[in-house]
Amino acid sequence: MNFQLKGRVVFFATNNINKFNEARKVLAEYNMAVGMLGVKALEIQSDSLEEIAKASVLHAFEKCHLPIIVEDAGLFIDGLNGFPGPYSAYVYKTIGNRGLLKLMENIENREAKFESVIAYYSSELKSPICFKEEAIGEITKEERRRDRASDFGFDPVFKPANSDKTFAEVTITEKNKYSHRAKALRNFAKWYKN
Ligand code: ITT
Repeated sequence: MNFQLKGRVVFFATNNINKFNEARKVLAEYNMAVGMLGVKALEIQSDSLEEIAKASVLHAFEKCHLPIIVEDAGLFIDGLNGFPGPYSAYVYKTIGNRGLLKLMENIENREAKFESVIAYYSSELKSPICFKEEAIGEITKEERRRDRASDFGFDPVFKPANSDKTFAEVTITEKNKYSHRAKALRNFAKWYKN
């Protein structure tokens, strides 16, 4: 990579435009530009978000040989023993928010957290480096959103602690103040710029 661009440009291998839009805004705070790479990153079966993210980033790097990040994220619900966790994408696609609320109908403990692992890899590194963060909150009793157009995953049923609004009721800028993804990306950006 061109020396002048080092530490300022990175590529994000994801097929999720919502994740990319959030990342673009966070990295702009650090004067960093990010390009979206729609390469299908391999997702291995594992209970560990780190293991999944590390395998994905190496797989994506093999396809493009660029400085690259991937993210593996999941929603962990206490009352469901951490489910759906690493299976969040599958659960969202199959039962969605309505199915999740149904599963939780008789569950009192609604505490939950989102976790995000950002894995970075480029040719200078021996192995991928990970940045992990979480956002603690609870699962609401019903879906709450500003508008359907900007809906992202479990956002309409997740209310972070110390807020009375779900992630789907606030703007990206507001969500980025305390989301799992934004915090992990800030840790990555501080490290990358140095
Ligand atoms: P990639 O192409 O980046 O893998 P993905 O959508 O498959 O995109 P993940 O496996 O990391 O992403 O995420 C699992 C699912 O968890 C995701 O599809 C959403 O349904 C949900 N999710 C993750 N982060 C979320 C967030 O900030 N808000 C709402 N839902 C989220």
